[in-house]
Amino acid sequence: MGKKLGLLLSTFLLIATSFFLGANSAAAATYEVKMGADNGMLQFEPATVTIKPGDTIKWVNNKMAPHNVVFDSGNMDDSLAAKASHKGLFFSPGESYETTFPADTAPGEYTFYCEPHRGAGMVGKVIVQ
Ligand SMILES: [Cu+2]
Repeated sequence: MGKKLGLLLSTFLLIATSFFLGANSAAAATYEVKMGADNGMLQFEPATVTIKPGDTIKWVNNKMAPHNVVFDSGNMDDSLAAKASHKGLFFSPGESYETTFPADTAPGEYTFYCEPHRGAGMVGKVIVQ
């Protein structure tokens, strides 16, 4: 009897957990930004990403490495800018990192750039709604 109850309980927990995870991933989205355009241009692709607080951006090294991602702390909370930036250079295609913008991120436009290619116009913008 106790065993059956345990099984029932663990089944319920499994269902509850998968429901929670499903609901969670539906609410927060992940957006991918390529470092280096497919056509070989020194650009982020897309260069502008519109997100909501809680969403994640995944930067993926693509072409014309090395690249990195640096957020200006100008109009951005310093700790968020530091957390969102990846100053280390990516060399190999496919290398990536993710930044989740916390639920309390202030709406606004946050600019970022690639240090080696900023002068070439490798800049981007995250619009938090
Ligand atoms: Cu670059």
